[in-house]
Amino acid sequence: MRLSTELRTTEPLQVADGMVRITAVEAIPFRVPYRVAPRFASGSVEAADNVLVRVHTDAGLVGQAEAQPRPYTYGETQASIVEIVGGELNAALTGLDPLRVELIASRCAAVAGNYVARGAVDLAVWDLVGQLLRRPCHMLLGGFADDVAAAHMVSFDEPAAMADEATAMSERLGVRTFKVKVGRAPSLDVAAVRAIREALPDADLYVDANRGWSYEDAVRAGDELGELGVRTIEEPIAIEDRAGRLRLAERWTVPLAGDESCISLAHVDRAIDEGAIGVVSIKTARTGFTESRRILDLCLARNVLVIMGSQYEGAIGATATIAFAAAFAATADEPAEITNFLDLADDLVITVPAIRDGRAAPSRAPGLGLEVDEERLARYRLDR
Ligand code: MUC
Ligand code: MG
Repeated sequence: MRLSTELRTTEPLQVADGMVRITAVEAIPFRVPYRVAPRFASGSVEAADNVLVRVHTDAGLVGQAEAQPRPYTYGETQASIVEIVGGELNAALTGLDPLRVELIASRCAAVAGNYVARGAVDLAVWDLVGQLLRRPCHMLLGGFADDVAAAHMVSFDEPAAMADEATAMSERLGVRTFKVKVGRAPSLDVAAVRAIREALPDADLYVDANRGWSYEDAVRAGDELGELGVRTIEEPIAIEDRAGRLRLAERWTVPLAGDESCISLAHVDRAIDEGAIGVVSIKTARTGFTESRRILDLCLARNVLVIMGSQYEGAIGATATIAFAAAFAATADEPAEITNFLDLADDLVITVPAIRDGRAAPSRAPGLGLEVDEERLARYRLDR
């Protein structure tokens, strides 16, 4: 199967509606080492054991996206993603016209769960749509902004090292918004945020406990973090502890952000009804573009803020997040978590998103504008 390299052509492809068909959905497991291993309360990622999803067509164009297994959040593993993408989702999509994104989404929705696998397939289909129509994804989705502000996630480490990491990102790339990973002992979490606050007094800080605190620890840590000026507290305690989440929301003036409690449209609907969260983290890595757009609309209707979240994606995932974030007013206005591909020691793509003055622009090439380096893919893939 040939991969198109004609990314810069802007004329619509001369194909009649319905003339292009999906011929296969392929899942390629790969492993890229990390420079800085992501560590957080619910787990850690020793290497980027991700999956490259490729949606092939009989026009020779190939849509691409990346899936990141996070068993502690979704139950999906690299092996399960490879299995479901190459099996059920391949069978469901083969033969369909890739422009029929809603039909494709409804076929994918017939597979329950498997959010990350389905999210990546949706992104790869949108990449294909953009290539077929010769338009970048952010323009197809809404085209609101030319660039977006970046937020960087600071993983667990000693407080001084976390402050050094934030300072380096600020000095190198102009990033001024940081999501600090918390959910350890309250005194350590507070020390880490305080160290970053002292190093970067004007930085915009929020925290993510990945459900790591007990209710009592959340009270202890959250009260002090509020005084340090953090603007949201993401998933402080177990999401099953609905009463505890509500009590925390009533106690704090800082809003709770929903991430693990908001992994699909239905989850977001329930989480908003439950009344504890004031912010929703949208991750294209789990809800693609199609369902992420539905979540965004729901949040707009319910007057709930959104932030574009990250699963510590590689550059392919960050490219998709930037495209979505730039497409809509509500997402373009908030810093998006798009820098942590820089934690990787290498990547699959030739050009990674450029972060300058704390901002990143979506690719102007058709689709997601991804150029996978086949040599590096050959080096890192695990199936050959
Ligand atoms: C986050 O926001 O929780 C941690 C695990 C994962 O899948 O995403 C990260 C970041
Ligand atoms: Mg989170």
